[in-house]
Amino acid sequence: MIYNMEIETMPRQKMEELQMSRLRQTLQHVYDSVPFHREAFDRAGVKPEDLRHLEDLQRFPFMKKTDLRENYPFKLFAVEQEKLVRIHGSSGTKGKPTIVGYTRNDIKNWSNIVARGICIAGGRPGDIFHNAYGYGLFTGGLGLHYGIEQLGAIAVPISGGNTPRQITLLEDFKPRGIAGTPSYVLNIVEEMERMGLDPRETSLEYGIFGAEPWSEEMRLQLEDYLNIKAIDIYGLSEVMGPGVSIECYEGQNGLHIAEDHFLAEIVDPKTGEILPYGEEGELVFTSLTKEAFPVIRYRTGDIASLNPEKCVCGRTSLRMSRIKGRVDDMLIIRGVNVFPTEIESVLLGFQEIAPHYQVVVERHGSLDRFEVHTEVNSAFVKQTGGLNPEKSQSLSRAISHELKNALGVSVVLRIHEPNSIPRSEGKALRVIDKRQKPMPVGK
Ligand code: DLL
Repeated sequence: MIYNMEIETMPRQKMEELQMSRLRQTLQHVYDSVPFHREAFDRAGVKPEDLRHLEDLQRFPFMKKTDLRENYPFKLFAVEQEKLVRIHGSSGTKGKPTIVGYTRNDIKNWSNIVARGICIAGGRPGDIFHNAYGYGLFTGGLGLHYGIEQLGAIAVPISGGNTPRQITLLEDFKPRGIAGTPSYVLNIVEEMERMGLDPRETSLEYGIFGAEPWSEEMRLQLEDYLNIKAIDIYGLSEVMGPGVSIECYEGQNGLHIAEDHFLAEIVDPKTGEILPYGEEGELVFTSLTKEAFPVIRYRTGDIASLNPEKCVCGRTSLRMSRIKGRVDDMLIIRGVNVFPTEIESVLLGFQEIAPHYQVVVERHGSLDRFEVHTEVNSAFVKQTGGLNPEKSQSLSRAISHELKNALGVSVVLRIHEPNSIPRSEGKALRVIDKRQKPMPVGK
């Protein structure tokens, strides 16, 4: 059954019993089949049978992205090659991609999780679904695709790019649902406006957006531009791909974790200590059903908090907050921690500004210099004739003032002409770090 309300409304104790039995199997499975895990458990002085309660998981060692790189490509796989049916990966920005594998059963579970997720987001069988996530090694395209088919909806596997053709198909096929990165879907919206089409007039009713951090303000803009409900979907290839958690259509307030397949923890990114519900920290996931590429306490690098309260939609599953950003994308500006999403929230509060921005970090002598680049909204230019130098200065002052209030530190702001910031066809590049970094040794 796809829309399994029994699982989603399960009393906590029953869910924990289910998680416990699956976790035990997973720990045994990795201990028996992956030398990396066996050695890590041995080093930490723990054995699978030491897990008597869910809390005992804390005694087991973490896994990090570097462990995937060091075991590239297949050394963390827990099944023989004959059992694999698919390989995916994350291109990342540095060096080799991180590679993950799936058995037939893993793909079946993933498809069911995504199908259920699309239902939670307001989709239903029979929907035409425009899938603008990239198809390929990236999990977005194929991950959504199998879920759409499993739901009994109709997949339009358009992938990212070739925006005019996307618009033709949106007009002709009349889909109810769309998926893509928020930044790419904004790109589609812009192109429609350029073509003289009204994005509010499409057949779309809901959009499933994720794969990059985006703010509540960005949600409101996407909902307004397209006259849809914009739903946040989260996932990462190491843990599975899209669908690890998703918001519900009714609440849009935190992402429901597929807890029958993934166990979530929040830890202090510096000390690794477990943090209580409600506190912000690094998300850590343990897979409960994966065969080919199980992960044990995988440090995602993503910052969020967990909320155990029952949702307005009736589901009891643990919800995670929207991702504030990645630990690696956090900027430290004169000692203050800043995430690009916080900058986005401020910029989108100004109707004169388009929802496109980049933060450029450079080193001047021993000091880091941070510049926020954004651009004037072309619709605003059309309506008002644009900004004269005087208006431009006062706008710049107002935004800088708001940025300083929100971030607690001042940054250099540059407002450019419309269409100056590069557009993305997948994940947007928000931070350009021009500081020289020492090359890792031996890589
Ligand atoms: O981005 C999987 C995915 C595809 C998720 C389509 C949602 C939709 P990776 O390429 O491995 O996998 O990148 C994972 O992207 O650790 C987060 O930093 C970021 N990310 C994913 N979803 C969200 C989201 C896919 N909803 C990395 N909000 C993760 C913020 C997200 N960041």
